[in-house]
Amino acid sequence: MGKITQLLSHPSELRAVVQLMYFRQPLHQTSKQSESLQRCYYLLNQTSRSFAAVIKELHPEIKDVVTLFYLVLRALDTIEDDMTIDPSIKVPLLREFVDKLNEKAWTFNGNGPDEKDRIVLVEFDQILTEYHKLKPEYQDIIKDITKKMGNGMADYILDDNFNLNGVETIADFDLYCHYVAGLVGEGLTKLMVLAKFSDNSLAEDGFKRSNSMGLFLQKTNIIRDYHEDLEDGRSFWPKEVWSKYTDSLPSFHKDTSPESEFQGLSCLNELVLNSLGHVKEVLEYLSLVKDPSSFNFCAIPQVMAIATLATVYNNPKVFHSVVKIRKGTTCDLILRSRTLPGVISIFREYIQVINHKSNVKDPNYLKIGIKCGEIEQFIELMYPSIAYPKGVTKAQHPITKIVAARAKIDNDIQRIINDETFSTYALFGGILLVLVGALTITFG
Ligand code: IN0
Repeated sequence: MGKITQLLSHPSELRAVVQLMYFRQPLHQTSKQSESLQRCYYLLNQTSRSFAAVIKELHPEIKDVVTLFYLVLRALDTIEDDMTIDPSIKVPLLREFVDKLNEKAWTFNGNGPDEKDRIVLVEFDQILTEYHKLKPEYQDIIKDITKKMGNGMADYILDDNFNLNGVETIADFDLYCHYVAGLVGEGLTKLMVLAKFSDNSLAEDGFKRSNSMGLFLQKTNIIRDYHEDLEDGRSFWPKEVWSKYTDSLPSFHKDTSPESEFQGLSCLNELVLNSLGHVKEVLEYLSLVKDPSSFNFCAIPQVMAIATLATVYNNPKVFHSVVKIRKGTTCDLILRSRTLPGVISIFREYIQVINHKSNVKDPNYLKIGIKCGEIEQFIELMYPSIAYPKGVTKAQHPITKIVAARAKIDNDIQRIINDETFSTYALFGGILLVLVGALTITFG
């Protein structure tokens, strides 16, 4: 189906696209930028247009910091990702990458010509110029995470077999995801706590919940990218899981028999179950982010992830292509994820989608049902749809205090959303009137 037809057959998504494009009120204005900072924003747009838009809406206190953090991480990732760089060069480069942050004008031109984000390293001097202008406390946080991530990535490349055989155990899977994504959560949390944009408690739990934020995103990407990663000659699905269903991971793509498809789906669903294990901590984390622009920034990737997880769940297309969510759905999710109740309702919806898609014959059918039930119960505690579950009083539960603290922020944001929705409907009403008028004139 074409994109326009898709939108016309989902009117609420059409409204979301129009509202997002024409009526969304930005939370903050942009200020004047130096030439090198403009170049950094150009690099950010080049690497991720949609996520760049979310970063650019952050509060001025942390917008440039997060942009530079993102670009430094993107540079690291571009080194790790490039299969044309020999491990004898790649490993020391990853380990010593943190030292480049002390230099004034370091650049790197050694990526393969087809490496998508090579420009970030070619123009790394622009990033360094702006990085050195940041408050020292912000620089230290970026440096600390860069050091830990570079070393963690190098540890995995050191294992010669890693890219051929993928990740061995579930513990390996968690550790790899911690290095490439959990640490991002740790860094962002430290930045937001320093800026007083999120509750101190997020930095006082050993970064457990921020780790879950990263792991939920990264595991979802890994599940979705099965086919693309295999085509690139690597895999991140843990052997401890896939070996229960096949002797060779590529068989889910190659062998199209119903038996092989069933085994593939059982494996895929077990990984979805594993990912769902992070949802409660993700929701807790989000409830503790106070600044509205930071809340948006944190919530959008998470709602995209749960929507993606529901789409890939029990979906054999994953073995042959990259399954994506519709553009209209994306706009609808972005608009609904500005308040905690909005985010919660998205999670509730997609958890139900997963539950309904379950196959009784799946070996993890029961476990998946239990996990979905657990999450729904947790959500029910945060935002009861009817009443609190038996035996638990509202006042007793710690989440009640957190949710109450957020209520004012959510009310303020909701007022802005109502204005935008009114303007969008007014536009649609106007168009309808003009159409009816034109038809009446034409056909009498
Ligand atoms: C991110 C994360 C991100 C944002 C907000 C809070 C986070 C807390 C913990 C961990 C990560 C957090 O979000 C981006 C989202 C993104 O880039 N989306 C892509 C779509 C896609 O499918 O890749 C887009 O183009 O919109 C993210 O995925 N990562 C990331 C990287 C740096 C920073 Cl500063 C924040 C990458 C990763 C590996 C999941 C951490």
